[in-house]
Amino acid sequence: MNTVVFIPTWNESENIELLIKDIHQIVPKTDILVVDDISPDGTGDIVERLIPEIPGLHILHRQGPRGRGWAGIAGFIWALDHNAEYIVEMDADFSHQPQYIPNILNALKDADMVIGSRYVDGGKDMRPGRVRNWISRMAGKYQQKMFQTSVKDCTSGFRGYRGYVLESIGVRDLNTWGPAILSDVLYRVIQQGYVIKEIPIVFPDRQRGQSTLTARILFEGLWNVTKLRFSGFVGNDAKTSQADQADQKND
Ligand SMILES: Nc1nc2c(ncn2[C@@H]2O[C@H](COP(=O)(O)OP(=O)(O)OP(=O)(O)O)[C@@H](O)[C@H]2O)c(=O)[nH]1
Ligand SMILES: [Mg+2]
Repeated sequence: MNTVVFIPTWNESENIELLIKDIHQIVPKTDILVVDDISPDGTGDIVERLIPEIPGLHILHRQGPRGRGWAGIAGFIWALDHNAEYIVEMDADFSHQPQYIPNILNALKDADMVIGSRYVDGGKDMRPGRVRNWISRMAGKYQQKMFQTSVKDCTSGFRGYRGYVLESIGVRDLNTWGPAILSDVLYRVIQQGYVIKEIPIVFPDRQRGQSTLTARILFEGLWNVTKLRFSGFVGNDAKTSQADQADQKND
């Protein structure tokens, strides 16, 4: 297995079939993993029904309490156990548009991690509601400052990783229940000096289904960033990726 796109899902029955079909059409050779927490709306059943139709489609039905973070960790571990070299994570609600997956994979050829970014040239947050967008942006800026990084869209969950990065930051040992997993992973990638690239994405609002974002999740996220910052040294971004180093060795 070379590339896995994984999608955590909680009650995404209105999105999941369309999304899987779009991804499969855009990157037909890529495996797709849905990590579902036994969503009561039957998201998992829809995926099971699609498995015979879509080559490379897989599902993990997680037991126990639900959580975006735990689902993400399960997805990473599954991908690593299946020897994935390139791993893309994305939301199911079409805020992360499948059309960008090839750009992420392309950028990963000479980076360790790639972030689909709303805040670089060509990127855009299309969600209505200025206050919400401002809060998102400020939360991202706070994280950028705390982590002393040049990454502009720290909170984006549309990301690509090289498998060795996830292994070396110890994703198998993480235990974060919620979306704060995104900062836990980013913090560790920065700390280890890996090269992170941002590529522009246009980020539309969720069209169907319910958001899981709450004020509690937002505050927990900010608190987690603060804790990470003061838990140890955060280095500056490294200049050379492992991918580059490998290329140099081969020259
Ligand atoms: N497996 C699993 N997936 C989850 C859980 N909570 C959220 N997700 C998924 O994580 C992704 C992001 O969730 P959203 O509800 O879109 O949260 P958000 O993007 O921060 O909020 P909005 O900007 O309002 O859409 C979606 O694919 C959800 O289905 C969970 O507890 N378990
Ligand atoms: Mg969303």
